[in-house]
Amino acid sequence: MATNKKRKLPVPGVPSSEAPSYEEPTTPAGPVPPKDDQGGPDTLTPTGVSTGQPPESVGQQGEFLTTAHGARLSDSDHSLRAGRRGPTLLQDHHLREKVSHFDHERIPERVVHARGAGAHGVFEANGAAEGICQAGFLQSGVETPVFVRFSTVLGSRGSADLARDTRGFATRFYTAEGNYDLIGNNIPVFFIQDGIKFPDVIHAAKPHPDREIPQAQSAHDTFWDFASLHTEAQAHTMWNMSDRGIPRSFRTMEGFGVHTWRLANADRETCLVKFHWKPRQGVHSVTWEEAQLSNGYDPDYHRRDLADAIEGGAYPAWDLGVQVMPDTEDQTFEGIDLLDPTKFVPEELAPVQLIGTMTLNANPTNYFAETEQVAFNVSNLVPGIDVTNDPLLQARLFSYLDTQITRLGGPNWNQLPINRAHAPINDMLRDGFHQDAVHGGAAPYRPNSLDGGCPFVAGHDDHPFIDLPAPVEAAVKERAHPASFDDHFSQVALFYRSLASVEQDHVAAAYSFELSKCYDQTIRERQLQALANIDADLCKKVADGLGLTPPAPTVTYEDVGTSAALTQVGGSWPVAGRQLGIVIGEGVTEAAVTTLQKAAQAAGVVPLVIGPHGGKIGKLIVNRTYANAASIEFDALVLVGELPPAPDAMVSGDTKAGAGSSPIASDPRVVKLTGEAWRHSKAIGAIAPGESASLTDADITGDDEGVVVGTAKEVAPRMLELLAEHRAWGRFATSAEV
Ligand code: HDE
Repeated sequence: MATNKKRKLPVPGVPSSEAPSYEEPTTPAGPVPPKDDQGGPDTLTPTGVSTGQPPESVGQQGEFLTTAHGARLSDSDHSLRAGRRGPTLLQDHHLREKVSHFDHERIPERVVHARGAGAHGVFEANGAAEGICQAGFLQSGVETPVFVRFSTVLGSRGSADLARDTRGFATRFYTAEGNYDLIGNNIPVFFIQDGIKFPDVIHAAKPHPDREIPQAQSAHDTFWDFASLHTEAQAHTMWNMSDRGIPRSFRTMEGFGVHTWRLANADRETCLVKFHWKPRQGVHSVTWEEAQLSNGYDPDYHRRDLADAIEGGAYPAWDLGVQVMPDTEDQTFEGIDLLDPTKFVPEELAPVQLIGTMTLNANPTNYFAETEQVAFNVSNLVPGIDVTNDPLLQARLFSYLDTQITRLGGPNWNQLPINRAHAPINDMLRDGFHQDAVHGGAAPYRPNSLDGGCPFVAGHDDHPFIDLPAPVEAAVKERAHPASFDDHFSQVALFYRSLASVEQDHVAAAYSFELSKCYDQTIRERQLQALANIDADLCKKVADGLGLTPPAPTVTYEDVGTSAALTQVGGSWPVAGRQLGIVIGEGVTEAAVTTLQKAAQAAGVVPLVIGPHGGKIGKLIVNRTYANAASIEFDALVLVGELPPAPDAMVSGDTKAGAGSSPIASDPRVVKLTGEAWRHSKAIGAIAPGESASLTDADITGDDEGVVVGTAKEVAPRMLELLAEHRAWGRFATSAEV
């Protein structure tokens, strides 16, 4: 019998559903079940029929170690050798099977969006789209299982999460009418207008081909060489340089379908829409310094955050919305060409109407089987949702199916458990590598009579997918774009001018940073010219940072105003799933910490106690130590009582802490932690009868914005209020009023 006992989770992140025994277990027992937060793909046959098995039954079975064909093994630690000191025998089938399979454990990573994290969830439609779209999953009250994969674009699979980059936001709806994949980004505009340029922009943004550096970054010559020459990339690039390029969490990102899609209702009346995901958690970002710190201290920052939030029960949720535009022949709305994916429709011109809500409520059980093998496909459409002639979208319709054949080793990737549809499959695709289905019948062709004519084509009342009829203008076959695609700047200026002053400063700092990392002066100057065409103030700030003279604009265009929906500053948001650091010392008053912990937990916030050493202090379990805590882990910080240097602190020379020359009463690492929380405009609390020495050591006073000093009962509720505002915005040093 297993000696393990059910584990009680202190904070999210423990590796197994059962606590390990100290000695290696020797009594045979079956596999441990998945953790409570973990789910898996529904157990369906390759042709979409439920097997009725629980999800955990898809993995390993039985108590004993076996070969891949089921023979039990008595030894897996020693190879079969001709004598204890002799050579290994070719006969050792177990060695060969074990090592050979290991040799082939990796598949090619995605050519873009290689780094990602996934989760299972459910989408519930509210019925608001019933009048415009016949898709079954959008009818009132219908619940549809989903799998979502968030990603960065540029980095390799092992790269750090907080690269300044676009985030992918790909959602698969397992609908009763087949899989529908909405594969979007956290930015509503794209780099390029035509899919034929995709290899160019990606080659420019990926590491240089000679040294293969820099990894997961756009701050290098080839990227800015391309973006400054191909100025249609300026729109997307501007969003990247804004705080949107460094989200606080996948949970705090908007999602956009980017292209315009065509919807049809049951009467075949059509409209054009843009899809939006609105996070109920609000839209939040980190600062650039936090991003860089996180990439060192916790490169898995976003991946961990998503998994921990789900494990902790703080299920992230997004409302799905549509901007609805008439399906006119010119496919233009308020002067915006809806087929140009470098343009978006400001919400003031077409409000986002909410049509349902998605909640992510289970982590994958196995990263490779689910998150790595999920294969999204833009062509996965359902009745009522069709494409438009956006030339970027048209190329994607080819690319996604094509790439999976290499990435997943053949044409049957749709049969992998995470890719199986929840609708019956009766295609006439046959054979191929890794064929999982045992197809019956003699006639995989149409028309046939040998298989009784099956499969039949669906009639109008049988919910077939409809290629919606659309007029095609009399035109010349040519490689060219419409004149409306020539405006590369007006909406970029709109975006920049819609940001709060503090956000504009971040944009200017981001451009200065990125361009200063280029070696080639010509490239800097060329990009400055693009900025001059967008906004003179922005151009001047960046030019100052680079020590260059701002050029005059070379283009004129109509000012298209601003959009209030674009700033992240302001508002108050749910705090569940955020992390509160509680810093304690040896002589801590336990009751104060308990008060803070209880208040945090009641709000779904994870309280993490940071102590001078691991283990326990009194009855309090220490989750982090002064030595291993990093400020980026905590959305807010409370210092409890006096925090003198721990025995392992090197007060004068602690390189991690970087303590100054003036004598301080507190542990230098705590001072550094607090100072960083201050620099990043996070809420800081101090439980102290009077002045807190640790605050003083970090040059902070109780009167400063976003700082609360008092008893635990006073500090706890204020911390939660401040956390809901995300930042003490006024603490950012800005070039103008926020
Ligand atoms: Fe993708 N893109 N893309 N893309 N894309 C891929 O497909 C491609 C584009 C997006 O989590 C690849 O399965 C081309 C726009 C996401 O698995 C590949 C073009 C948008 C993901 C591919 C585009 C996206 C991908 C790589 C220009 C936002 C990750 C692996 C025509 C609307 C999906 C794969 C996941 C992945 C090609 C443009 C979003 C190579 C050729 C625009 C979120 O097929």
